[in-house]
Amino acid sequence: MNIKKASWMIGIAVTAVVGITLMALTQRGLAAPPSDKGPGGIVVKEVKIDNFNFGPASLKIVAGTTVTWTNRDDVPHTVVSDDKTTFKSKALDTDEQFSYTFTKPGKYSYFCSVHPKMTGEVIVQ
Ligand SMILES: [Cu+2]
Repeated sequence: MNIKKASWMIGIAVTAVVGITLMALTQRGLAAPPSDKGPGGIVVKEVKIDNFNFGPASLKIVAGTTVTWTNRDDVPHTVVSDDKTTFKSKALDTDEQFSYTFTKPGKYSYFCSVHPKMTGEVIVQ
């Protein structure tokens, strides 16, 4: 075998190894999609408070899901259920979070007590 042929074969081999590695990495990525499970396998859904809005304003979850609100604004907001008792956060500063685990099915409307026009809902199935 001459040197030219050998280097050509090495090139093919390297290409194959790189290709197989990429495929394996890709498949691993597909097999494990971005999970919304938090520590302990608890399902966590995020609501972002941004520009005086809850996003998503309407969130559908299954019972047992923990919802975490994160304040992305530079003004304080709160997360308060309409009945003011089911859940009620303190004033959240920038990047502060509030979490609540919804255990019973139903529709939970909430608002920001600082800016009552800010409203959202969580629908628990
Ligand atoms: Cu607010």
